[in-house]
Amino acid sequence: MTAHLYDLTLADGRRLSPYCWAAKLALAHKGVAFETTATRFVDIGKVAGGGFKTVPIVEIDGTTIGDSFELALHLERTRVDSPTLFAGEGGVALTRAAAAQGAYLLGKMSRPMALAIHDGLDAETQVYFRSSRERMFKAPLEEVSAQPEVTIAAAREAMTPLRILLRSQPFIGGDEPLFADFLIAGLFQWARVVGAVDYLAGEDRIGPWFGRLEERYGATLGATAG
Ligand SMILES: N[C@@H](CCC(=O)N[C@@H](CS)C(=O)NCC(=O)O)C(=O)O
Repeated sequence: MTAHLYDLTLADGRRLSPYCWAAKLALAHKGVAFETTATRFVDIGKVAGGGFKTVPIVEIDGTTIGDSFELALHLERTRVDSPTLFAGEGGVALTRAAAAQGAYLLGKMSRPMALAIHDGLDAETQVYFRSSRERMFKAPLEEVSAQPEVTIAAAREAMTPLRILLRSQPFIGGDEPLFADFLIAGLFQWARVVGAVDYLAGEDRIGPWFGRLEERYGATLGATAG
């Protein structure tokens, strides 16, 4: 059965959401076929019967799931014979720690990208994005994305724990990738799709880690326009 994912899009069809990328990698890891519908920020509330505030929204197994972590838990529960996403109960708890680290990193990585994301949206979505993000950042987008050398350095500094971890193991999950890898990889894929900052440049641990994920999930990561 093919799952269906509402996938956040830029005006030209490129799919940007880090959490949608994490969800798509989790589906691929479990061997679940999926199709996507390009969804603008301003349309999220109208799709899948309405009532959702964020993407990914995934229709699967006769139900609708509006959260990437919940989707991963569902896949783990229902696809027991496929590769694991969590490696057990302790792994679920530790993945929450990775998600928190990812949320922190997302905040740092987003600053130098904010204006480029805005510029990639259609006019109607730009109005929504500007007002919601300026409320979030408490500053105009032009100010948020000013001084990229300073904000990029701050984002790179926030990657330090990941760099240290990847000195001693090939994946965040250990010898094999787990959902924690997909949550963090989603951030680097988001940055790659937007294209404003090359966060993988010069990263001699993070770059090869992302490369190992590309070797396994190249078809998924390559579908940048769905
Ligand atoms: N915890 C949620 C977070 C999802 C999320 O924040 N999605 C963002 C896109 S990356 C979104 O839909 N934002 C809608 C908006 O800002 O209006 C998950 O993991 O699915």
